[in-house]
Amino acid sequence: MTDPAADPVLQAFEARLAKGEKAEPKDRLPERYRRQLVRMMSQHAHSEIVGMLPEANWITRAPSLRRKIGLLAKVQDEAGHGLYLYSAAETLGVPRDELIDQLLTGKAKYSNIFNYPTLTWADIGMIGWLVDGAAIINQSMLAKCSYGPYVRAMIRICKEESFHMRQGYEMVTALARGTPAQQAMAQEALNRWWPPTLMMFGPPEEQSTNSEELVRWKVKLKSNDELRQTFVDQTVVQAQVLGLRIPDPDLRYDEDTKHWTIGPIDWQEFFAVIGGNGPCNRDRLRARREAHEDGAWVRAAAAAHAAKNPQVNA
Ligand code: FAQ
Repeated sequence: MTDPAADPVLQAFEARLAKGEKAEPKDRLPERYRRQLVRMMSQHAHSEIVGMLPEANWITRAPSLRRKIGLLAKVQDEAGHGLYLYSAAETLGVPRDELIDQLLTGKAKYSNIFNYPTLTWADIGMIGWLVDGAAIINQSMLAKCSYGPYVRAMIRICKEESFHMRQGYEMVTALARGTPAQQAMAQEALNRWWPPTLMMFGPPEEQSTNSEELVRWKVKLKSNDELRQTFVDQTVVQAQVLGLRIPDPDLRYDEDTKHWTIGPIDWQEFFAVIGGNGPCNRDRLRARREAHEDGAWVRAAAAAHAAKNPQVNA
């Protein structure tokens, strides 16, 4: 870590953060802060875009028109979130083409959770309830972080994610109150989605290589473990209301800390998945590359239109 005393840009920047000010694109930002934000915000944007794939898999098979309309709108919202986040990352001086290239060539990461398959309709409910639930806990902290464009994107995204979570919870409620076969489908889906959702918050402190800098620069306001605990406390109670069982034999309520404690998380699986070896990594990247190639004519047409109509972009 650079010593602020040896770097006047860093010193001035940290002094502003200490006063509670936000950083904006026009400011002189320390290079390491800029790089950390580009890494994190672009990974976040990629996650939104790749995250469309497991859900889109069920649009044609939604069990009713109402569910189909809801799912279509959700997948479309995720595309919008990706676009806000790419725009926010571009304010740091890195072009969108470069960020997308990093995704398509496998250089950039995206959330571990989207490398798991959606095998039944209950999985779509689990994504809304658990994955959006986890995303909101993480993102409502980021909505108070030190970088202005990220804050503004997060405020808007969190509003939409809250709606996604509610519709997921409503879907799971319908299954949990349904026939024995529907209840079993919901439980089986929860069994598969619970462990990787816990991993979404990132590794524990000793393996969280970026946390020290991100906490110091107020990008992260809470640790990965603290946010994971908030999610566990919130979700265990929701599962009880639904009559579903959290698939963890070690789960127990600690009267002293007033928190639910969980059993060990399989971090080996997490690192394998984010290293490219999860169940669906290759499929996800193949789908994104195909979509990018299929969209080449749209990008060419938009660029030609913009060149002929400079006032449109003014
Ligand atoms: N997946 O040092 P840390 C959503 C990597 S949006 C993959 O602790 P950091 C909406 C990390 O990059 C979900 N990789 O990392 C939706 C680092 O490797 P690197 C996405 C992960 O950055 C819902 C290494 O492990 N949300 O779901 C993950 O301080 C439904 C060491 O970890 C965001 O991206 C992971 N889960 O903390 C869409 C939020 N965790 O890069 C569709 C913004 C860690 O040094 C449907 N990001 N790694 O090579 C963050 O808040 C942070 O980046 C964390 C990780 C908390 C994810």
